[in-house]
Amino acid sequence: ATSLQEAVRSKIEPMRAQVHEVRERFGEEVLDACTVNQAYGGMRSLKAMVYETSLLDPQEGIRFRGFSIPECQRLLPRAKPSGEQPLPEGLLWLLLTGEIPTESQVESVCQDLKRRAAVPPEVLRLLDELPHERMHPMTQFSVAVSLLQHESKMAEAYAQGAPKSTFWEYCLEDALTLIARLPAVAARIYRNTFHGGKHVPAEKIEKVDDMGMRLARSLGFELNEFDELMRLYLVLHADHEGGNVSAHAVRLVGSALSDPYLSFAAGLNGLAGPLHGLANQEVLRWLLQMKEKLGNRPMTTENLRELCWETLREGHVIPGFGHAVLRRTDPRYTAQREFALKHLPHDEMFQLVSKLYEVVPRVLEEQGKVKNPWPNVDQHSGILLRYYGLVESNFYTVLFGVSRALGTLSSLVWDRALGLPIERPKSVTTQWIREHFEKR
Ligand code: FCX
Repeated sequence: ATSLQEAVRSKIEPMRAQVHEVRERFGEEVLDACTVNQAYGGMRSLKAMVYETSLLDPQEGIRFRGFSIPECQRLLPRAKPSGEQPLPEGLLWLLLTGEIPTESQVESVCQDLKRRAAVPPEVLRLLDELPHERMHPMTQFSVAVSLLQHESKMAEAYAQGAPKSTFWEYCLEDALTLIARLPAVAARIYRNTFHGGKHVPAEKIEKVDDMGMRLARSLGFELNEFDELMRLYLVLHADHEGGNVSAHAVRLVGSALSDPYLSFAAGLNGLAGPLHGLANQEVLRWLLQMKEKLGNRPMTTENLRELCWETLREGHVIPGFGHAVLRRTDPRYTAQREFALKHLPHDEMFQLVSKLYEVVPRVLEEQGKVKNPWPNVDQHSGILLRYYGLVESNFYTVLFGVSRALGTLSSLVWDRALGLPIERPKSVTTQWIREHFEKR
């Protein structure tokens, strides 16, 4: 199949049959048990949902449909003629279908997204009216996605009584339109907030064939290297299994049959939290502060250690380190480090990040609280963006959000294809717990 829609369609019946069989055979098996501590502790590690598009191994990091990040970098098609990073459109195909696409399949996704990329002018006008200086870019982003909702095919189909078995088609249609429009939305917010509303002329974007480059050029960047960075960035941040705040929010809200726009806006609001997506903006601030505090002192282990302890003593976390599930260095960190080694090995901020890799894990281990002292994806992304001139760190989470659409919306399509019901776990009170266990 060369069309993404047909490729997804061809997978649905076999997958429904697989799920049916698994449920017939293992439906009553216990997947996990929940302790009282887990119920109070953010349900950490509790296996209580199924999410098909990616799986996180605590030691190895994320796999998209079974493929690790280095494998995706090797196997997914790249931009012609000389791109080195995978095209996000190829990852989208992989996430939706479970298969590595051919060049021509990726080309068809690129063309499809390109056709859908223009944002309705009334939405652009409304975005232009927002109080940009006072409103965080993530708030603007969430508003923008909600503003696009009135075009939802899924909401329309539901209102017209479409049968449940067809919801996935409308969900996919919305997902593709929304993903296609996100680069223009993100760029509108960026240029409104940081460049006085001076936008890149449409003629410069019209001919651009892929999403990464469209994002880069719409933001106002011209270097091929930055196009490549955007492609890498969009691939790396796309999905991180189902339980993280943004993915779970999309799934949860979607389970009420809210359409993909409403569901994704919910995910963005979660991504905007400082312990989740906003960490990437915090990281760059923290790194710049480190540099300032260092002043003329050299970047030695001792000096950096002292500053890390200062952060901890002030009661703050060291942003960009630690993870709720991962227990090793994040492979998304490593992929960005490789990019930096190739393109900006002498950058001062990169050198600081490299040096912190030697220092922070030891400090966190000495502190003795964290379960994972190793760096995560957010530790690295800011310095790459800054190197190419994207210095406005409170915009960074918007880029994360553009990428996160690829994974969470692909998963949402499958939620509807598999007919997953509305989510409704049971909660209990402290009083209930006490009485329940005292009775035993
Ligand atoms: N610096 C200082 N203390 C840290 C820490 C860090 N980087 N990471 C964890 N800790 C602390 C926790 O705050 C907690 O302390 P407490 O018991 O006093 O509340 C203790 O160590 C145990 O936490 P742990 O179980 O290891 O981690 P959690 O699953 O609770 O939290 C996050 C995971 C990611 C939220 C945590 O490591 C953190 O705050 N990191 C810094 C922020 C960050 O980088 N977030 C981005 C994560 C990710 F990549 C993403 O989702 O985008």
